[in-house]
Amino acid sequence: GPAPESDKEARAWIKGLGGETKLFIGGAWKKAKTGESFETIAPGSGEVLTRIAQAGAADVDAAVKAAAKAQPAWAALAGHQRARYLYALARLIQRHSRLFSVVETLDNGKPIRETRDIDIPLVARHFYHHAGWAQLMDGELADREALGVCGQIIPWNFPLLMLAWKIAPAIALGNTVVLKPAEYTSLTALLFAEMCQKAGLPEGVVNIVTGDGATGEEIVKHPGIAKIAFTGSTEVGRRIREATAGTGKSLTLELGGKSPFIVFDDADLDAAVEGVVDAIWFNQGEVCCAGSRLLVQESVHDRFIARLKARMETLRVGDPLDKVVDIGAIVHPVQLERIRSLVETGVKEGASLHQPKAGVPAKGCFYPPTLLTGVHPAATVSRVEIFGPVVVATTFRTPAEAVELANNTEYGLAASVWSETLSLALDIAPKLKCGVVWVNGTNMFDAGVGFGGYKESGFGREGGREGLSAYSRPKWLAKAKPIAEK
Ligand code: TXE
Repeated sequence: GPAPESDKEARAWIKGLGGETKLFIGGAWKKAKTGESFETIAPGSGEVLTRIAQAGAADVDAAVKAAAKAQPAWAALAGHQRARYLYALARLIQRHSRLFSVVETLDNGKPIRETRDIDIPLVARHFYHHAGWAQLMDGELADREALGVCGQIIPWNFPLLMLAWKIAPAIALGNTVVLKPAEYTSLTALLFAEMCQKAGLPEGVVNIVTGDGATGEEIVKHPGIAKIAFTGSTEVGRRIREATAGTGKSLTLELGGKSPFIVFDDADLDAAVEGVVDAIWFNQGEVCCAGSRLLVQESVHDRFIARLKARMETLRVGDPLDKVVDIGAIVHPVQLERIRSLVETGVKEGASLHQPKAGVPAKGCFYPPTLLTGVHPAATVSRVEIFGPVVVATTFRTPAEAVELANNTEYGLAASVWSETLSLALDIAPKLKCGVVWVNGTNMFDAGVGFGGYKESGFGREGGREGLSAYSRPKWLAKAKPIAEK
């Protein structure tokens, strides 16, 4: 196959960070006042890439103050002026897409093919799309106002893409932000901050503070913040909901999922097998809307599972920088252990385990594509989000039973329905309690539509017109009648 992607430029950039990263506050690079930092690793090899600054309360306070200082002037710009900055950011990301891709792949472990063809293009698209909304604030959306300073906390599975989902709509509509990347994957957020400087973005509009959950808590409780946007685990989401109750802060949460992937007996089975590959082995299954519960109609179950097992043998697991790799590294040893222990529980509770013969590289954080069959709907692995390359399969007999099983979860982010009978798919889709239903497809995203969930998957939508409500509020400006008319 082709040689692994060169990481020379990315490594030079990482080296240029000087062994320990800084915080991006008020348009300048600052050392964390805590003096503390932690290692970030490349999960594909286990090597330490650099140390990440741990921001504390004083750092978060400085970032919020910088954002608050910048916000009135930023909101007062004409929408088309703000749009220019978003267009500039989109173009800079495209121009540096190779650097962004390799840094992301090193830091997160996802295959370079996916980073380059999916993550980074979606990031650019998100900035282009939201530049359009910024311009509409000059007229069409003139009755909406920005919220103020937004605190944004993001996960490690799509580091730069989650940053784009948070920052693009916020700044388009006149907010300023304090964003914290996840502790495992802070690097592309810092590279993005460099692009903000290159784009000449007014200082303080975007502030990046790195750190762990403790830094996140400082953001959540800071009184200068008008809105918290969080993507991450359901448990932390719950805690943030409690912490913001009664503070007047707005909140949107995008949390976990256990999305059903439903295969009817009349589905194009080969296409559906490819669908499963995309649903659960894209991004190592570290996807909030991953199709992690496979529901197959009884009459085709054995045939379908046999084809799926054959396809699993051809999946290539290994060096994320290798262009032919399908499944890269799990983000961190902690996450790898979580996956291992959940699969063990699944087997203990009666599931049959299937993994391809090829195995995985001995060095680095790898986990093979995994299929658990004969899984009871009440089993732990049927209920808990594994967030790894593990799909659990079960059967159903009737469409009604499929709907019941699909909805038998505390989550409600996405669902995928496979059938060649359109009337059946269209009958099922509205009955599924989740934010998006894909028909004969999966994992499709677009900046033009709102993404988000039901129930414990959170609330609020990101993208599309719905996403506007997350970062602006309507204002009714009522004028009294002139006295002369009375
Ligand atoms: O998530 P956390 P973790 C799920 C997935 C995964 C599990 C654990 O099932 O296995 O969560 O992952 C910040 N106040 N998802 O532990 O802790 C943290 O620093 C404020 C699903 O990595 O939720 C990071 O920036 N912030 C998911 C972010 O929250 C806090 C994506 C997410 O980390 C905080 C990620 C606190 N008290 C994990 N504690 C999805 N749905 O996409 C942590 N953070």
